[in-house]
Amino acid sequence: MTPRFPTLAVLGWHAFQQDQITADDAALTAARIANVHRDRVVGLTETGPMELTLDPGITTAAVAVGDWVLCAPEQHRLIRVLDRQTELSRGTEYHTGDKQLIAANLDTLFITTSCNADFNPARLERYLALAHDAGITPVIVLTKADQSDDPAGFETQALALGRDLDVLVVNAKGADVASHFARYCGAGQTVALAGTSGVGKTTIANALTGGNAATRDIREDDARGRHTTTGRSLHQMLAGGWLIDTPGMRGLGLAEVGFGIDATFPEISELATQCKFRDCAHEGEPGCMVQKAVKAGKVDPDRLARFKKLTSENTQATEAIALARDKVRKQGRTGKGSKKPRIKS
Ligand SMILES: Nc1nc2c(ncn2[C@@H]2O[C@H](COP(=O)(O)OP(=O)(O)OP(=O)(O)O)[C@@H](O)[C@H]2O)c(=O)[nH]1
Ligand SMILES: [Mg+2]
Repeated sequence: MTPRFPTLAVLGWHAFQQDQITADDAALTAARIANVHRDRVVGLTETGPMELTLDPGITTAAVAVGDWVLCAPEQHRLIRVLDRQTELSRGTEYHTGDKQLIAANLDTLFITTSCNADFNPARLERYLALAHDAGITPVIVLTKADQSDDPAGFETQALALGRDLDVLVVNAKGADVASHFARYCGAGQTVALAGTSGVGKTTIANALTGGNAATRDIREDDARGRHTTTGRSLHQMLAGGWLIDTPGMRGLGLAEVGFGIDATFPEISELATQCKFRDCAHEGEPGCMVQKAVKAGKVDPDRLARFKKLTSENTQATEAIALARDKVRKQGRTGKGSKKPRIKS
């Protein structure tokens, strides 16, 4: 019996992708990237999964799980990465101007942490800034509610990290866990789970997909995970949409996400536009509306401190990236240095 594979529509192909196809692409096949390896990628096509190789010199770092690509089916070769509707990436090597792609074409990012020592507002705000900047809906997921004396306290703290923020408090091992996530997971939707190791990302992924990917208990002494999941991968959910599980992330550098930082701290960024000085550092300058609100108890001083820290890190990293890109451009013009080939996207 021939197995049935999902159609492009079921794989999440929208008008956004269709609009990028021209008559010249007639001989090519569309595929959604499910895995990215060092030297090849796996794409899901209407006739099943296909291993795809890239042209020599082209790096798979330019392809993300969730991407839509066009490939030459006979040669199993990736030809073109289509423009992304959304792109989640993090700053890593600022001196080269490179960013690491995390996932592509996401609608929702489940920023996952637990009702225990893993809960860290500053880290959650980093994820929120990335998601907001990318135009991806962030949802904070608090797992291990069943092991906490005060899940409601964690929920209150999470809700304070944004306006109209969705927060789910769950026992990821509970029988009803999928029902908490249902409204984000229907046909045509793509979601990803991100967070540190051991918070329960794969446990949730298994509940949503019906899969049985490996999960492992955390270390008892410090509640840290053991980095069980080692690669990103795309899976179909029982509710019809697609899910990307990711390995636990340690650092999350921010660069070029000024918009996302402002969106993460709306109560501060909105007031900042009313300060007397355009470059107000909110340190005590005359006419600072932000400090005024802190004094009136309307803005949390801890949030302000974290906003300043992220803004300063982002500004420095953004400048470093701009310099690095400029250098690469100039080297390219004079033919000096090694040019890193990139897939056209
Ligand atoms: N009691 C309880 N245990 C949970 C919950 N969520 C996850 N766990 C357990 O926590 C451990 C880690 O879960 P994983 O799903 O492997 O965590 P992960 O986030 O995928 O970790 P990495 O793959 O290392 O990034 C496992 O032993 C799970 O059974 C929860 O809500 N309640
Ligand atoms: Mg995992």
